[in-house]
Amino acid sequence: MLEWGMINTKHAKLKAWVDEVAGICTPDAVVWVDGSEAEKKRLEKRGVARGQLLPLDPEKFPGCFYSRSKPNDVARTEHLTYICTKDKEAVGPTNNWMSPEEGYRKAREILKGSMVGHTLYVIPFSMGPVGSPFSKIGVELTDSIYVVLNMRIMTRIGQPVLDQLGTDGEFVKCLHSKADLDVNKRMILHFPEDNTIWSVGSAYGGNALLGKKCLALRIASWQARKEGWMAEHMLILGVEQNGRTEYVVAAFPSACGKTNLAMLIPPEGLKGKGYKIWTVGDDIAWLRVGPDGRLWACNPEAGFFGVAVGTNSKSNPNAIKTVQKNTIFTNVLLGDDLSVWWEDGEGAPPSSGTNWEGKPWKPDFKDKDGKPLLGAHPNSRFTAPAGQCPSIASNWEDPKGVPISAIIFGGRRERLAPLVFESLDWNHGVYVGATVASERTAAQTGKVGEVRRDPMAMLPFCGYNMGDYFGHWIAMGAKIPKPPKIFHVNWFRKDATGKFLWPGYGENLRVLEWILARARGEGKADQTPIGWLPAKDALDLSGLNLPAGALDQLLSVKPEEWTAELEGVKAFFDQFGAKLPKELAKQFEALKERLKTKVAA
Ligand code: OXD
Ligand code: MN
Repeated sequence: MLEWGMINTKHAKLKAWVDEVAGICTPDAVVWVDGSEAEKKRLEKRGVARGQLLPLDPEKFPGCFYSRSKPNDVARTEHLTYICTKDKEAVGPTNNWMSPEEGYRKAREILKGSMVGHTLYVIPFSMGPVGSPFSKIGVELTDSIYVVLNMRIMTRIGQPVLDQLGTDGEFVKCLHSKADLDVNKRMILHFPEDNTIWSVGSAYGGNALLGKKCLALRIASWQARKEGWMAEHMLILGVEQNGRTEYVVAAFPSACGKTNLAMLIPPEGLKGKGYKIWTVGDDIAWLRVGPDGRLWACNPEAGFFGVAVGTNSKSNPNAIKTVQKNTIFTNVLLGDDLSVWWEDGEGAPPSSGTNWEGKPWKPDFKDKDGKPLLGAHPNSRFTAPAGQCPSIASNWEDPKGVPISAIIFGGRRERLAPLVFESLDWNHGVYVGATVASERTAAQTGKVGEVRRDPMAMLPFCGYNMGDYFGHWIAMGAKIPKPPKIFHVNWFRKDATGKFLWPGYGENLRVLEWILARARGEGKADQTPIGWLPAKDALDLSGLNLPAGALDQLLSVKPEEWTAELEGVKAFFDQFGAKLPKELAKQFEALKERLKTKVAA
């Protein structure tokens, strides 16, 4: 059956598993992916021949390809995502549960014969630099060339991974089949007790690139709790000034600007201070306690799977430079001149093209409601190698990771949350993370704009009971001799007329500057019931020209609004019953008391 690619492994269990899956899915051929350049070329050629990929203008976009998905397969489908464990309580109230027997049985029905006429690719991959103490190995079996080429960018793949795996190393068994891309037969199943992921019926990145959300967050979070580390939905960035680089991690819900923040360019107004920002990761951080007693972070990914719409030279100049070559664009507008474009993007649109749905498109075309016909889907994506980013940190692949000075949580809130605040201590910081709420974006199906609670931005990604997850955070605090401080930011606060109060993007460095000063034990702050806020003159706003009163609004804490928010928090916490750590219940009561005093005063 072997077509091309060498099985250079003596891992008997791996080979047996590949045979077993081939027996279920009955592909025409099995190809072991070695990660070579020659293989990449062969795959691209195949993808093009089958109409799954289109090469872009080789002069303007060397090595870039266009891909379009089915219109019903453009975002993660949380309602079709399950954690399959023996005990239902293990997944908690915020995950969908299925028994492993039912999960395997239902998916097997769909998988049976699903690869007839197709090739099954075997992708050995490492999340994290091959051989790093942070890293975990997976093997993804897939019938999608798009998945192989994306995994090639997003992870380290091929022979070096098989070598690292040896004859009996542990790996996560990841099985993906597009099947017939029928939404009614779509299931993203995680079996943490078996170190296994089965995904059927979708080719969308978050559902199909199994190293990303499925392994590096859902399965890894389960492993991390067992093994005493943390797998988080966080960017990692370094701030360099005067020869010193300090690192922060930040968790925001999907499509809230993690990629933009990770690649920030210092603003004009702070130019004189000589800052440089270094990108280590834009989506996922694995964190471990280092020998020096600090928390260290590693980016398990090797590429960026970023939201295209809204990415431009103002919002993220580094991303624009990153995607000029060797990038796969999904569901953006394809110009007739083999260019790509998206709304709120870069430069003028092409005079004509084909939109993400495959419809003919011109800049003045309207949809059936008379609105401009979208060129790109709001969750259209680019997949680009991290090493191409101009701000990539020279140590981004350091096997020991980078030391973390601050943890930042954030959400998209028009009201309530101030621009930034610092928690009172670790446990209060865990409470702050556990109560993050945000307005829904296009990265998940559902009603855009609706506020939902998204603790630590992990609601869709925590592979076990979130009550236990909060407990794990509390327990980790006790295990980190020199813990980072924990902060909360909100770039999205609006004034009474609905205008954003904070300019965001590069200007966010002004907030990072204060955060890092506080982490060092410097920086002026005022205590409020919700935590420490920058003192009036503590943020460097030189050259910013904020409208009069904007800073006051950005830093205002209204106890009555926070008291009202407690109701939602209580309802959210109540779902976890006895699983809610008593430390969080205590934090809730303490905040309620602090707010009461303030309201009374
Ligand atoms: C992502 C997401 O794609 O969070 O990173 O949805
Ligand atoms: Mn994400």
